[in-house]
Amino acid sequence: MINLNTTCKNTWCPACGNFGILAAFKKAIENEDLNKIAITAGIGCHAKIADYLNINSFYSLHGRSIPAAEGIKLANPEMKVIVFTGDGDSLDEGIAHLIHAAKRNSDITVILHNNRLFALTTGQFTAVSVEGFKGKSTPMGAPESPLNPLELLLAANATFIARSYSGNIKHLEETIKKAMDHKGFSIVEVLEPCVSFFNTSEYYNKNTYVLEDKNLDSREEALSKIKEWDYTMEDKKIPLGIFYDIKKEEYHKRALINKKEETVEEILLELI
Ligand SMILES: Cc1ncc(C[n+]2csc(CCOP(=O)(O)OP(=O)(O)O)c2C)c(N)n1
Ligand code: SF4
Repeated sequence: MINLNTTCKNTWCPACGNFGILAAFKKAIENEDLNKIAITAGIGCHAKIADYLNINSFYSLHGRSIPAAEGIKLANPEMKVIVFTGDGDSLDEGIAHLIHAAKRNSDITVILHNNRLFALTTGQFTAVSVEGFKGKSTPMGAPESPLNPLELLLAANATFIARSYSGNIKHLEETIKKAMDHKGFSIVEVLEPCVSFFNTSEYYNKNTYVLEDKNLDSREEALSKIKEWDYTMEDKKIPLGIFYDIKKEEYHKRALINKKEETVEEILLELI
C-alpha cells in the first residue's frame, strides 16, 4: 500500500477538527487507484491537507479551489477530483463557483471544512458564523444570521448533498466514499470545531445524530431534513447523513459531447 504521509511538519493546533477529516479521507481512499485521484485545496487551515497527503494535488488561490477542480475534471474525465475547501473559501470568497459547479453538475466532490470562521487569519466571521459571533472583524458581535449552505445547494440543483462531523470519523469516511462514488456534483459539509477560535466540539458531540439513508430522491424530504437545524448554537438536534442523492448526466459528458475527435487542448481552448 502507498504511504500517503508526507514529510511536511503538521502545524494544525492540537485537537483541531482537520485531523479527523485527514484521517477519514485517508481511510476513504485506501482502495482507490491513486493515479486516478486529484485533490485541490483553497487557502486556509483546511488547505494544509494538501501538504499532508502524498497524492496529486493543486493548491489554488483563496476561493478558487472549485474552478481548479472543474478544470482538472474537464481535461481528464477519468480522474476523481476532490476539493478541500473552507467556509471562508467557498461560502464567502468563492461562493459563485460553488453555486455554478452545483448548477452544472460538475463531477467533483466538495469537502467543506465548516468551522464557521476564517481560521488561518485568526477568526473573522463568515457567511455561516453564528449570529453575535465576536471575532477580529466583528468585535461587537456579528449582526447577521448564518446562511444554510445546504439549502442553497439544493436550490442550485446539487445532485448529492450530505453532512458529517469531523468528530465521527467512521461516519465521515463512509460519507466521503459515497460522495466520491456519486456521478456528478457532490458536497459533504463537515462540521468542524476550530479549537482555537470557535470550539464547537462539546456542542456537536451532544447534538449531532445520524439519519437513515431513505427517500434520498425526494426534494421535499431533503429540504425538511436540511432545515431541521438552523445553524444557531441552541440546544437543537443536528442531522448527519445523506440528504439528497439523484442521478443526472454529468457536466463533462454534455460539455465534451461530439468533441471526441479533438484533442483535450483543442476542446479546452474552445471552452475558454
Ligand atoms: C484573495 C485572498 N483574500 C484573503 C486572503 C487571506 N486569507 C488567507 S487564509 C484566509 C482564511 C481562510 O478561511 P477559510 O477558508 O474558512 O479556511 P480555514 O482557515 O477556516 O480552514 C484568508 C482570509 C487570501 N490569502 N487571499
Ligand atoms: S486555528 Fe482552528 S482551524 Fe486552524 S489549525 Fe487551529 S484549531 Fe484548526
